[in-house]
Parts: sequence; structure tokens; C-alpha cells
Amino acid sequence: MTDQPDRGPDSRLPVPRPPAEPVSPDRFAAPPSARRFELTPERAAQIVRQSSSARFVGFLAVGVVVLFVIVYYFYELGFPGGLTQSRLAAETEAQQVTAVERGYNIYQANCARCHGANGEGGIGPKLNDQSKLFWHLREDYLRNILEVGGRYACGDPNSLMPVWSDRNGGPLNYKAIEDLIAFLRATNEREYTVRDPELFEPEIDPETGRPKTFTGWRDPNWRPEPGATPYPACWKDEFTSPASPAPGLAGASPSAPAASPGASAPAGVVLEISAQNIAFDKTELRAPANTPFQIRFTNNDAGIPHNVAIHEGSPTGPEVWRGEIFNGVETRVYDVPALPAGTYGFICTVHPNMTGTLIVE
Ligand code: HEC
Ligand SMILES: [Cu+2]
Repeated sequence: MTDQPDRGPDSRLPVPRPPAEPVSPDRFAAPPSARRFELTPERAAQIVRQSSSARFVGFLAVGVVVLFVIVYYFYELGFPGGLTQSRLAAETEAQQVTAVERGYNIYQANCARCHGANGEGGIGPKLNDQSKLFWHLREDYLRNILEVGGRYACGDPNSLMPVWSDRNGGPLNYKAIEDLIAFLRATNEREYTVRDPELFEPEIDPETGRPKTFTGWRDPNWRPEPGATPYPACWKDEFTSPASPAPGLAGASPSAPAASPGASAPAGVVLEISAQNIAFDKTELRAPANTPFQIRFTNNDAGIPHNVAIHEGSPTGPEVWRGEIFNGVETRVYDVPALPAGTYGFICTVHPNMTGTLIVE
């Protein structure tokens, strides 16, 4: 029972919807003032100028980048024609040089007293021999012997060469070992600078006023004779190779002048000498001139090879005669051929620091 009159379905809307008008395109566009597309001549000229300078700047930027890439490429990899070295190679070389120079100091401080300042040998075997460096003293071998000590060379548990690596209780850390190896393998092609061990500054030779230098031992171009036998794994075998005369009472080197057959057991002079702890017990021997004589040599160093060799003038002069090398403990009698009067040096071929004077009168 309502008294509301029925006004149809739209009767509850507040305002009746106006009839739809056609949409003018102007409603969706900027006002006509903004839609002027004509350019003033000044504006047009400005735009042209601006865009060409922007292009030039862009061109410059690309040019700079391209140039940089090209220059950097050669800077990094080295300019062609050997003008410069690749940066990586240069850095590697600088590090190699540093390692060799440090290794030199470590060698002089720890090793020279037994192996000689130039690796010429002494209490320990020589290290600077080309055939030995080529066949035998390779990096792995050096690393092993420095790590476990001299017994690695020939299996001698009483070897005089101590353990060097701190991994087995020695005094040198792995870096020092690597530097040492770099020095032992350094080539003789270039000069290295001697530097003081603390500050690593070059050491100046007071006489010349220039830094002291040294060269490595290894000749990288050295090649063994075709068919040559490799250097033996144990250095002592260099002296006991089958090529040397069979061990016997007499041990004359092939280069020695042949002694007369009857001279092997003359009632003549017998010189006595012995070796112990890598030293001769005598520094002077005397023998008669122009007469064959004998040397009775006792090697008291168990497992260590020694001999007696005679050199002209001094122990470093040319070799005149060499007695056979043999391991201790043993005594052998050498027959020495007649020598003209004069002063000679005698030496152990294995241990260049075992020397003495032989006076033939
Ligand atoms: C106390 C003396 C002594 C000192 C110091 C010494 N060595 Fe030796 N070295 C020897 C002896 C002895 C041998 C021989 C080993 C053996 O067969 O018993 C040897 C062997 C070697 C060998 C092997 C040689 C070969 O022909 O196989 C190398 C390499 C070597 N030493 C390097 C070094 C270096 C590097 C140092 C310094 C860190 C050093 N030695 C310090 C005495 C010494
Ligand atoms: Cu010797």
C-alpha cells in the first residue's frame, strides 16, 4: 500500500542521463595553440646546429673508446715487432728474477760452505756441471732432496747433507725452497743483481761503484752428445762407472803416461795418506823426481768416495795423474808414474776442498 507513483526503472537515479553527443576529436588533443608545427627559421637553425654537434661529440666518444681498446690491447699483450713485452710475461719474468736473487742469498748463506760458492763442490758434490744440471738436478729432484735431506741422493742414511725443508724439521720454508730451486736452475744467459738479504737493495761493489752481479750456472742450450749415457741417479756412480779401469791395487787414469810394467811393485817410495771427515790427514807430500812411486791411500769415510789426483803447479792446475775413486772404508795402493821435479798439487777429485801440495825433488 504505497502512495508512491511508479516512474519507471530510472526513477531512482538522481539525474536523468543526458542523451549521448558525438565526441569531438578536440577533446583528446592538445589545444590548437600547442599544435602549431611550423618552426621559426631561428629555431630550425638551432636544432640543426645542436644535433650536428651532438653527433660530433658522440663520434669523438666512440673514437676515444676505440683508440683506448686498441692501445690497451697492445699494452697488455705487447706491441708487435718486439717493441714491448706482454705485461703478464714481464711480470712473470720480474718475479722469476726476484726468486733467483733471493735464492742466491739463501744458497750463499746455507749451501756454499759445502757445495762451493759457485757450485764447484767441496764437502758436497759439485752442482754446476752442465750434464748434471741437464739430466739430474731437475726441479723435482731438487725439491725432494731439500725436503728429505741427502739420503735422497744415494740412499745413505748418514748423509752429511741435512734436511732443509721446515716440513721435515729443517730451517727453510717452502718459499725459500722454491727460491733456491729457481737459483739452482737459473741460466747463465743473463746477469742477476746481488742484493743484501735484509733490504733487498743492490749491493755496490766498492771498486767499480756499480752493483755486484752474478749469473746462473745452467746453459739452456747445452745438449748431451748423441748417445751419451744420462747422468746417474746417484752422483757417486759418476766416479764408479764401468768405463773406469777395474778396481784393483793400481788405479791409474787412462790419461796417465803408461808406467813401465816392472814398476808396479818397486821397493821404492811409498807415501802414506788417509782421508777422514772429508779431509786429508796431510797437506804436504814429498816424492823423488823421475822415479815411479806409490801412494798408499786409506779412505776412512764410510760410503763416501775419495781419491788422490795430482795436478800440475797447484790443485787447480791441469791434471797430471788421477788415482781411482773408491768408497770408504778401504785402503788402496796407487802406482804413480815418474814425475819431473817440481811443485804439484794433490786433490780429491770428488771434493775440491781436499787439497795439498806434492813436492817432487
Ligand atoms: C754439511 C754440508 C752440506 C750442506 C750445508 C749442504 N749440502 Fe747439499 N749435499 C751434501 C752432501 C754430502 C751431499 C751428497 C749426498 C749423499 O749422497 O750423501 C749433498 C747433495 C746435494 C744435492 C744432490 C747432488 C747430486 O749430485 O745428486 C743437492 C742438489 C744439494 N746437496 C743441494 C744443497 C743445497 C741447495 C744446500 C743449501 C740449502 C745444500 N745442499 C747444503 C752436503 C751439504
Ligand atoms: Cu773426497
